[in-house]
Amino acid sequence: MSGQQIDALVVGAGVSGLYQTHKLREAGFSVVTIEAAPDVGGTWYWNAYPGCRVDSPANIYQYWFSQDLLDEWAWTERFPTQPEIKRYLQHVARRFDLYSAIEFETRVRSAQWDEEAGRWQVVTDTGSTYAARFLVSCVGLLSTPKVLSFPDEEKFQGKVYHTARWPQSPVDLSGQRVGVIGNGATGIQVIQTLAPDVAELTVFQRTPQYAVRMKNYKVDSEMMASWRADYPRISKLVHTTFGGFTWDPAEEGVAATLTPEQRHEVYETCWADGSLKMFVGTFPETLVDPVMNAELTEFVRGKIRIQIDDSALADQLIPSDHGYGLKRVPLESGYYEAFNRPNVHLVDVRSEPIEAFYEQGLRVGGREYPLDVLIMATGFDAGTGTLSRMGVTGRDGRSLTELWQRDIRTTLGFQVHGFPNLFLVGGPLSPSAAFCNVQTCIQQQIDWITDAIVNLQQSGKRTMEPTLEREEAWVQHHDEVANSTLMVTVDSWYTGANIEGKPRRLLSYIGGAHVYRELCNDIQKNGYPGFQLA
Ligand code: NA7
Repeated sequence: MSGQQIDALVVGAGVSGLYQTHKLREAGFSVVTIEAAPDVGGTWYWNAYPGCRVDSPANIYQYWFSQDLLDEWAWTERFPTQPEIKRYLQHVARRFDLYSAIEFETRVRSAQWDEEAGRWQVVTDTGSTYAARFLVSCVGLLSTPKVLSFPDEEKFQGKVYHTARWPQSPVDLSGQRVGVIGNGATGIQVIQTLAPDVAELTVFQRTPQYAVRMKNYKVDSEMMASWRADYPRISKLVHTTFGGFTWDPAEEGVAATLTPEQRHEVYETCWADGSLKMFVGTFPETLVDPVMNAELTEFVRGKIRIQIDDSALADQLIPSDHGYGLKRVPLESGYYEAFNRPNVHLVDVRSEPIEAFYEQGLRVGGREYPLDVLIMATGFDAGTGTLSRMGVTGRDGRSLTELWQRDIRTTLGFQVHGFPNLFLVGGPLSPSAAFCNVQTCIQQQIDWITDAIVNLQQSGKRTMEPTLEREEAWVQHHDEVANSTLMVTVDSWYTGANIEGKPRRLLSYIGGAHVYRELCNDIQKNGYPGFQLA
């Protein structure tokens, strides 16, 4: 079998796929990018649900490779909506002529390493085939939706939507009886947005969430001018911080030198910022020390409680089974207050799980909840979900799906032993997505991958692959850092616990994006020790 001979096949035309395509083309490689959607955007294409917006500020949720790009672009809000980010990505794709590289509405069916040819043989569902020297996965950490199924779904006369497969044309829900399952970052945005518009909103909650009040504002031309002027400084700064933002938490040990009142002042300042600074910007000890975590948790509980009129309802909406910050903290804009409305109802599906659909709605604990529309905001098979479904077969016929079913492992998130010339952007065990501003971390990874490919080309070698020992060392280091945190004690997509049967491991590296970057730079400077170049 052999397909069109190309240098690189990139999978995905979202935030990372676009930049990876641009970088490889700029380096002189022939590139084909395969994208399942009919347009660019990835996450920002599919998640067209009501209320979807980013929770990193726009002045850092952007590309860092072109000042011109920002000079030509104007953000309208500190935390822009999904349509605005999609427009930005479309603009990037036009501006750098990336559309010409992309095969839309196409999915990779299989990718097989051909040892003799030293190429990936890739087959898509449209029948196109490629023989690519390099296979670069830009499929996104959160791209395969977790869809629930309940008995008798076929009987339900209403509509069912998953937020990550929301129709591209607007869905009019005004006057409807809407149910929402899921109150993670996505569900929170849906619930707060729909509450004032729909007739009845029933929220089926399994686990309550801590969320931080988002401080959003309009960005005027003056602010945009200052962001443009600050671009050179910020583009460097984000690569030096723990989370790829413009700020860092206090240094380790500082918390212990402060009084509780002084620490509260820090919490108040971070809370007032209305951003993820309240997540990873206070003290590092809050994520590792149960006492410090309990202090911060109490602070946040107090902030939430005052937003909810009914104290019994507040008890249901405020988590009591896990500490603050141990799952991804969503930002909210009126989420808790939505439950003060008479048309919003909370149903506890922890004590009595959802049983089945019936013609007019959902049945829970023997009670019927009539619905016109059910929205699943039930998350993703994160990190490994999409690549595991792509039929990737490496050296000696080894299956990536089977490997990751046993044990989720990579070398710095970039590569997997046994899969030469397969590169992952935002792959498992790298900081991206969970513990880093995605834009910062994926660009750092793409720069590293592109340099590695150029290096291979220049040195006259054909393949690059991590050794088993190097991979083992990375996994061990990753686990050591992960297991020192309280995050591994909590069930969430961070640990893979949201997907039945998935091996448990913290999916993203939590040693710091700046630390990771230094490690990557050292590997590059020292000629890729631990990687076999053949
Ligand atoms: P999340 O954060 O994984 O949230 C999924 C939600 O769906 C969460 O509230 C789950 O409750 C709920 N869920 C999942 N399965 C069930 C079942 N079987 N019954 C009831 N409720 C269920 O996904 P999001 O899309 O909100 O966010 C993912 C990331 O995207 C986010 O962290 C940002 O980085 C962007 P549970 O907590 O499991 O009890």
